[in-house]
Amino acid sequence: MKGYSSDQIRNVVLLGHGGSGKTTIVESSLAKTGAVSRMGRVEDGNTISDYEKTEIDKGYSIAATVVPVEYGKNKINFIDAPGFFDFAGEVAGAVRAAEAAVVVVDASAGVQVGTEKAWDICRKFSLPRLFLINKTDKENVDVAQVMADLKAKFGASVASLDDRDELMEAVAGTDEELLDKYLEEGELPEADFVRGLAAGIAAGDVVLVYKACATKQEGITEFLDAIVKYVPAPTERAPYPARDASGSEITVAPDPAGPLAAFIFKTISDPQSGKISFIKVVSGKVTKGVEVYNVNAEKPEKLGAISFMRGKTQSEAPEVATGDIFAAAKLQFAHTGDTLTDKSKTVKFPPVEFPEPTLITAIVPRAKGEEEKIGNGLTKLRDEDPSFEVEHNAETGQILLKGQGEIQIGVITTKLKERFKVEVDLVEPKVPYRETIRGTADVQGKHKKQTGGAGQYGDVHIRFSPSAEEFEFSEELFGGSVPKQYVPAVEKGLKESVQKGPLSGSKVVNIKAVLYDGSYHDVDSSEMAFKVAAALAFRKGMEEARPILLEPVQHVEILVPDEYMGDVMGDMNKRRGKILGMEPQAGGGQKLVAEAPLAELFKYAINLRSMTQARGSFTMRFERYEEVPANIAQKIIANYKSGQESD
Ligand SMILES: Nc1nc2c(ncn2[C@@H]2O[C@H](COP(=O)(O)OP(=O)(O)OP(=O)(O)O)[C@@H](O)[C@H]2O)c(=O)[nH]1
Ligand SMILES: [Mg+2]
Repeated sequence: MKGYSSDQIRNVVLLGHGGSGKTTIVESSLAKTGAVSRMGRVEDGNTISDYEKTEIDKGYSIAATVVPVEYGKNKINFIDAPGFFDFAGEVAGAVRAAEAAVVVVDASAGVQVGTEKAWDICRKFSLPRLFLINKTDKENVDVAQVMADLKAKFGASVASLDDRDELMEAVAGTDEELLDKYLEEGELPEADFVRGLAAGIAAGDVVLVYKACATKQEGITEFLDAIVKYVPAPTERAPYPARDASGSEITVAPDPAGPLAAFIFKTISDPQSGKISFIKVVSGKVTKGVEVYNVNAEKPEKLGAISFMRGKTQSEAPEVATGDIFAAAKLQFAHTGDTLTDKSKTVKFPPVEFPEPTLITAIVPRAKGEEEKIGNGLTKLRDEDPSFEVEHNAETGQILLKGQGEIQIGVITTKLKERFKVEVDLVEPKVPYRETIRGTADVQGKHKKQTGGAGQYGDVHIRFSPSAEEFEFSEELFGGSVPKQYVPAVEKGLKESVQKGPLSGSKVVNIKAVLYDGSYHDVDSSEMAFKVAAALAFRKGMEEARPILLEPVQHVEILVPDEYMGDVMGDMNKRRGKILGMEPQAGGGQKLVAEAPLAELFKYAINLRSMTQARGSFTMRFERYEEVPANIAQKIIANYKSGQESD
């Protein structure tokens, strides 16, 4: 692919509800411009954009894919983002590289949740946008109705070029001077209208609507023309917010003559060619073999193989202009979100804001001993998709996989199997319960075995009481009842014992032990014997000191549109949640602040989505441990005991 100058480039991200036709529109654009001789179909798994094996198998987009379409003297870099909400992380990266968005709407479905979400993202990033009503060929489609719905939902500034009067009014509304003229004369002079329209679109104040049938390649030329005409070139866009070397807020203007500044908005780990970083050049230019400075990693790095990629196909890029997007292979230190600059003039762009993972599941290898393989695979996959997290929970011994939803987690396990050859099962996460005592105990632990050969003898008296610290140990021994050399063994015995409480096998916390008496035997006493004696004392002490079960309680913040508020609150109560407050949100809806036990929240991501038609979202973080209510504790304890008996 030849190099294009900045003014010829357009970077456009395709957003919209899953299945609205984004990938097909890209394919249709490639066919219309002659880049492919035969148009692929998502159903046939042969589109340029959905080339990855999992995408082909599943029949929908999973990763954001860059597909340049050469059109006349222009190059439009489409970034085809997945519509499924589970892949919101891909959208977060993709929007950062674009100067505008096309929100694709399925004509037969009208405005969907994914349409609303796309709109919200455009607003958040102040992205100029166009609507494209696709699938106009489907039966019972009423394009005029969809148009009316778009207007009703997103405002009067949404208009098609055919509604010239309405559009003129919308354009006039974006500028005081234009408005005065319009009110005076009843219309705008053509030159003012054209200029006002372009300005209004660039500012995101006016949104043009186009229609197309991607499968039949209808409306595609008009659509591509609109992008060339109305999407700002990368050098015409607003400067990028960033920070300078001292951390002060600055902006970086897209300047072809300026020093290099670029950022990585997407990473793939290709099974064949390894890691590939997708990079947007904000300022300056990039040439093959040049050394850049990774500001995040604080490492210089050489850009060896650089290319323009169209789906999976690479073509050499001798030079990349300001505003263009290119791919660099095998960068050692690069991660999505990193800034690359000229070493002498560093700036740092804000990191990609990935959505927080909220669906928690535990992952186990099907074959024993493959935990490490899982770990390695997940680390590589996280390079591609930082919107999921992996946690090794020391207390439960589980590997936790935290993601955006079931579909994403399913994709991860599929990739683990296909790329890393490790088969896994997903299981319920275990709650990291803890145990503590409410009362005190004064007990003896005596370990005595004096039959047969070498005997064992250890005897300790220990007082147990609650403590503010996790674990406290001290001794108040008199006159050598327990020889000093055995005291560390007693402490060790207790420290091992607190790892596995008697109620649920969980860690025991906030307990104080005072060793104050005991006895020993000249021949039979040993460190081992005192360790065992301490363990016996611990068991007895726990029993007598009113042990209780603790569970983690999470602080939860839920964003909910008003119409689902009642359901979400009712559901929170069922989860033993406490509502702490409600805050009305600027864009509508409420933020519900609550606390609820972690045990009730592992699948909340799924439940909230179905309760709110995917319009609600939430975040949570650990708050504190709290006593498990008696009726529930009984069940957990009984469960643990029966599990132990069958062991
Ligand atoms: N009838 C008709 N079907 C279409 C049209 N465009 C796309 N489709 C079909 O709609 C389905 C979804 O199309 P995709 O291009 O995968 O949609 P998408 O928006 O990329 O979907 P995600 O990647 O999941 O977000 C496929 O079966 C397409 O063949 C169209 O103009 N008319
Ligand atoms: Mg797609």
